[in-house]
Amino acid sequence: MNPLVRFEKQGNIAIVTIDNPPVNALSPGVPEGLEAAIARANADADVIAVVVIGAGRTFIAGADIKELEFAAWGQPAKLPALHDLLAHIEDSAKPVVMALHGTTLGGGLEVAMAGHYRIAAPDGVMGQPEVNLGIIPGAEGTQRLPRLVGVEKAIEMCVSGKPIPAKGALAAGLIDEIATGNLLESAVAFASHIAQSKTPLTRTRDRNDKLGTPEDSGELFSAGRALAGKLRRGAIAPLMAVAAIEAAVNFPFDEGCRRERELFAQCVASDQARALIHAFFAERGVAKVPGITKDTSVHSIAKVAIIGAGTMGGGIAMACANAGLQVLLRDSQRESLDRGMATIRKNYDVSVTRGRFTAAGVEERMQRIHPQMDYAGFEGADIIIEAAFEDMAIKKAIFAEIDAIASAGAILGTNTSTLNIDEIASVTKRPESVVGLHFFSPANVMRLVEIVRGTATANEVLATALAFAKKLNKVGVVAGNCPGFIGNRMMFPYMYEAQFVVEEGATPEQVDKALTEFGMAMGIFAVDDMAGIDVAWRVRKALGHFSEPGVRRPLVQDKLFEMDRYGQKTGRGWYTYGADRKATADPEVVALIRSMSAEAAIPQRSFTSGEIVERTVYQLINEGARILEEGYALRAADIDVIYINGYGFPARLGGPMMFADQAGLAKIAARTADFHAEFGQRWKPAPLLVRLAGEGKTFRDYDAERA
Ligand code: T1G
Repeated sequence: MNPLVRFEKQGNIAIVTIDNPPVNALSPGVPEGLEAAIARANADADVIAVVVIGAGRTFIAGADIKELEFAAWGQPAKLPALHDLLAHIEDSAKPVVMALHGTTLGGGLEVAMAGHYRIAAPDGVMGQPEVNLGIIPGAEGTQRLPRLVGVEKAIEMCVSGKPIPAKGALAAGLIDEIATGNLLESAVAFASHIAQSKTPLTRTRDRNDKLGTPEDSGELFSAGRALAGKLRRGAIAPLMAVAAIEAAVNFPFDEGCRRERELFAQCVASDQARALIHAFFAERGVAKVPGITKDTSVHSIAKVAIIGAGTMGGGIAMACANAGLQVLLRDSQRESLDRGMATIRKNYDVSVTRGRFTAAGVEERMQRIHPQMDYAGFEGADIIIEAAFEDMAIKKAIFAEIDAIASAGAILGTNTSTLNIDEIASVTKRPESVVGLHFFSPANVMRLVEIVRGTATANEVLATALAFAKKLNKVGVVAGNCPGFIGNRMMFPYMYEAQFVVEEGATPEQVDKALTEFGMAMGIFAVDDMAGIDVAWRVRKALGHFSEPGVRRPLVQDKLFEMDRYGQKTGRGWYTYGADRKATADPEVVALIRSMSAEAAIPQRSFTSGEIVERTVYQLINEGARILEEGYALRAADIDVIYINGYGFPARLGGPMMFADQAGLAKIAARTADFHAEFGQRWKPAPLLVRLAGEGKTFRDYDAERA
């Protein structure tokens, strides 16, 4: 008996249960077990129909991504060859009803589509998320899906990778029924009815009525390619998915499947698949933290108190309210509090117009946020998050106050983006309860929270902070307590280098264009304008950047600060901004850069995009290597998760460290050494980078050796 797939009978219906926790992935043994079960049902004269269902939390969530990872890295992999299994299911003389709950994804949906019927639990979702991994459906999904839902919907699902809910699946024709009560009972009743009414069985592969002709579908394919460019700029897989669906329309089923297999093989062998599969496991690996085990106690969090109703405090309040938590939002200034609440209301109203929340849902959320000017009720908070000005004296004063009020078990978090957690904690009598919770703006949207572990931070506090991030539907990554932690510490040299490049002859617009073409969500000058040139100025002072004699100091940023060009908030920074907040290049800024560079006698030259990327992104990598070696990041993969989720680094490149691995550490180390020779100290190659490059290894190897 195959332990992964059970065969039972309920009357004359065979129940085939896939039981491969946690998500019933199609690991070796599952396809074999399914095929055997279908054969057994067909051989059993008592059986009139088959129901296939998943045990535990879900139907099948797809192929085993571990095996895909082996394949992507060219190692021996046991990828399921599903063609025969799916044909076998479709050819079954007895009706096969797929009973779907949880997440029916990827290969799971492909198996489901080979059944004669599909019935789903009301809260089930189904999709082809393969593009998230840099691949396309590889088990005939691009051929069966358009036959069930039509070409347009199939393209939308395969290009976006977004699952659809049961209701949408029913409307689209992907499923036949939504279960009203117990899913298994409904499926058994459905299967009995089909078998007894002797309804003729149709194989999905033969259902050509929704496919249309190549002539009518031409526009849909162009629209699909445009959608791919819009949703996933620079990604190969979505375009391949469109091509595979095109083959479904242009060729007979078997030929379409052959084409899909070819395109799938190309995707699996791509740098993008390696990068995205890395990102998938990296995100799930961040929770593995020394000192935290399954037995570490995690405090439950229901009530959050936040200090500071500015951009960060307001965004954090929204993130908490969205997760169903009660929020006390304090600001000592009436005006700031009112403005903060008005901003929250405005942001929620926009979500309603965009269809993200209903008006009633927004009211519920607003009800959860209680604005106040005092500390009333703070003693009942499970976690208190300080989101005040980035100023050590202010933060210390606040921590001394909350230390006096907070309950014994409360967690004291600070949203500092750069400052020393130990110093903040030192003013309390409970440094073990203090932890950094560095959210990213807008905090209700951005997924990253850097969780900064101070010297004294207790393991339970860290574990609770990780659980809290998860509750907010965010990814929490643990960072050590160094100035700027992981993300910002890397960003400074990257940002300053971009400014040096501009002083040497490029323009902010040209640098930003090179970076966005590389794949960054925003260029660094646009980021500086968004975060605030005044904020960057304050951080520079606080961290004592450029205080060492002899280091090159960017010329223009202080000048912009003096000119009150703070960025988006003042409508002028490196760029100018109209009412639509769109950045426009400002000739005045370019002239300022040229004149300051001339005054400093900086030789002028032209730059290619490639050089701009090397000068800037290699600074990220070099600093990342230092942080890793110094132990402030637990893994290179953690750095990648931070950059993808908090800094707009393209997931298809896998994060800066994975990008470096794939570009070749020898190349990066050599270029860094060239820059060191040319520009001096700030380009000193990180010892770890030099060592790994010399040994022909990667950051990924480094992580694996230390796992
Ligand atoms: N394979 C292997 N492991 C998987 C897995 C999978 N498909 N899905 C999840 N896991 C592990 C995950 O690493 C974690 O492990 C644990 O399960 C819980 O996951 C042929 C080629 C299903 C919605 O892309 O979207 O089919 O860290 O923490 O938030 O055409 O996981 O505990 O050790 O994410 O409840 C297509 C990916 C594959 C689905 C559950 N399928 N998974 O979310 O828990 S390609 C996917 C998810 C394919 C075919 C092609 C989510 C989830 P650990 P979790 P969750």
